[in-house]
Amino acid sequence: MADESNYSPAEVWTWNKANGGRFAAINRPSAGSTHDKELPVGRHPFQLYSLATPNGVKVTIMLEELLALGHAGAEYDAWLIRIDEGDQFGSGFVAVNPNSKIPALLDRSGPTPVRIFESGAMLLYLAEKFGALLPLDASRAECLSWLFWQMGSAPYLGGGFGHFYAYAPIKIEYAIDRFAMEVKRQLDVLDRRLAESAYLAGDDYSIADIAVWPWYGALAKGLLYDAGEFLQVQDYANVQRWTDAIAERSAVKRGRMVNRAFGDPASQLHERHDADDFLTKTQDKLAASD
Ligand SMILES: N[C@@H](CCC(=O)N[C@@H](CS)C(=O)NCC(=O)O)C(=O)O
Repeated sequence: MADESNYSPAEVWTWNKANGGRFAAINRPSAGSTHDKELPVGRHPFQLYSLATPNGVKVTIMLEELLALGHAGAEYDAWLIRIDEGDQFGSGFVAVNPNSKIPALLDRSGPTPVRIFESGAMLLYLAEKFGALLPLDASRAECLSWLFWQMGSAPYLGGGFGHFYAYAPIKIEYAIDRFAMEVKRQLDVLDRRLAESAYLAGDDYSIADIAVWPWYGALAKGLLYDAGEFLQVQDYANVQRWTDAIAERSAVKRGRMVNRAFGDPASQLHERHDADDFLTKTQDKLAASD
């Protein structure tokens, strides 16, 4: 392995703002808001402030699945948060999520609004509130185990592998090797589980699949970090089968479009306030009506 650096850490770390990397402009070593900005509020019980990254898509898929199951109380307004422009540091957003990351959710169905941050907490909150997509039998523990597996594992995929393979200003062999090995191990964990059962919790689709699919399904299709060939994702046959089955669900197709501000204009629904918006307010339709 090449000797990539003569760097040795100083006694005390100092912030080098210009250290490069894809997200250097928004990363900082402190929390809290940077500016005053209230969040908009729509007419539905749930207010979602998000962007269609894998963490954001988990929640829009969940809300669309609940609506498809007939839970009208899951109606929601989805507002676009542009993290590359620093919207997550506005005072209103920080009041909903002190961690300044999308997604952030407000349940306004009761007398006092309830804030929920962390996408895994949102899936669990919504599943419990509506009694859906979280099994009540013995497979409940399996479902929760895979849900928490995702929350613990994906940072190695995104913050570890993805960062050093795709976003870091220099390619560091040690870092890419370490995280590529871990991500392949994770794909193997999933593949072995999905050799045993149709879905992660067992026979039925659940919040465990909704948490894992946006990350590992996208990875399996080569859509994350352009790393399909590097990681030889086609070798994980059970992950491929599961990924394709979930992609066919109509709630998943809708959920992927919400708060999407990149890709094909026909796939981008920047804000969602009504079920009809999928037909009339995608970016291609809005451009045609200008
Ligand atoms: N564990 C959190 C992770 C959320 C997260 O990392 N969100 C990213 C986008 S996927 C974000 O908002 N980044 C903006 C920032 O770090 O300033 C969750 O699952 O909700």
